[in-house]
Amino acid sequence: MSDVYTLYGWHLSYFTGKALCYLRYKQVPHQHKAVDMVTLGWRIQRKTGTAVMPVLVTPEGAWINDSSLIIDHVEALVPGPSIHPATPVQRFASYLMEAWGDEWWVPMAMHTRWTYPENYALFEREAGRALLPGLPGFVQRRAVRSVAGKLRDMLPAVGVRPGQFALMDAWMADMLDQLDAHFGQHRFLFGDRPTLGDFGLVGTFYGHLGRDPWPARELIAPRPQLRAWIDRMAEPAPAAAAADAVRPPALLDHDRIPPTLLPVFQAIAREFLPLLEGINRQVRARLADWPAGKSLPRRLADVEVPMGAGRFRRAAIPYTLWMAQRTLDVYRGLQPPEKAQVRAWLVAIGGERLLDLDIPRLRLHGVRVAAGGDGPA
Ligand SMILES: N[C@@H](CCC(=O)N[C@@H](CS)C(=O)NCC(=O)O)C(=O)O
Repeated sequence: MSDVYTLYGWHLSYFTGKALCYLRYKQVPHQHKAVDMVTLGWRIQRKTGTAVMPVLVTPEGAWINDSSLIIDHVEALVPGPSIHPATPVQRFASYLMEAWGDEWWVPMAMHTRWTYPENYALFEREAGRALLPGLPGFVQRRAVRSVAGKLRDMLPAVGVRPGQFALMDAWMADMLDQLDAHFGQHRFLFGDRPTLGDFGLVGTFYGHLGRDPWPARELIAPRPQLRAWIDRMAEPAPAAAAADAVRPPALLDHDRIPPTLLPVFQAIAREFLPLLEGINRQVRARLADWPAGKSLPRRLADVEVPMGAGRFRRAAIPYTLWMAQRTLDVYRGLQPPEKAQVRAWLVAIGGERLLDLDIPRLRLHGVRVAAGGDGPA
């Protein structure tokens, strides 16, 4: 047993980036280990039921998978500025942003990584060294080919289909401009310190858009304010972090959401909400004759939703609803006047239907979900 946390994962991994930025910001003593083949395929599989990263091993020896549960666990124990705003609208918006960052952006990150062959050299080098440290390069390269093959096989399901590239590219160009404009005005999403929403959003940018050579050069470098936010999230300055712990920098006063995020939240209401509704319809239909407690399939049939000026298709992933449930639980925990404030804000962004999303109670099993229960399995 160690007296510090261990985070298993790769810099290349979306959700490892999210957890890593969080642990650094909270100044949690931790070691980061680039997970090898045996740890991923055997130890993590045995401890969590699935071969996934990131996984956090606590000083007590618990193995926690899922970046959201990792953050919840540490946040409950470690002092320092909370990543949860104290006021209702910002708090709710921060969870919604986490869900959107985690789930909506996956196709964008996978598209910008796997569509442009120049990114492969970095993936091959880092994944090879991590998977089989010390073995000859040709053995490492063969192992990476097999992992890369599995990831490429997932592309069509998450919506990375050549017929949709132009739509995704146009959507990204617009959204990255919005984010660049926002970070020109604010250091983080809701003010001068990061919240859960920042950590959800940075997943896409840490390992993929901000680090893979093609998107880093073509999409992020031309947007310097966005670049600066990614760098602030990835490497919180120790001196600043220490000062923050003593006197946390402020979020916007009066529970305001920065106007620069209005187009972003409007897009979430217009696009992500129909995705949640479409997944929920399929999950409800599937649960009608599904054995109690059994995990749902990882993916169901396609859902078609608006994206920018077009329509986008991807497979319904029941797990995405677990992230929405997490957001809606924040609403359920509020007092009536606070609920009214959140509802009014949702009306203002065109997303009031989010509160009508009647999700069957879901529990997490590895990377899948099952109906029933209150918390994670
Ligand atoms: N919701 C999970 C997602 C974890 C996840 O999808 N991790 C990827 C790497 S970034 C992975 O290990 N994928 C393997 C798989 O999907 O089977 C989290 O937040 O940690």
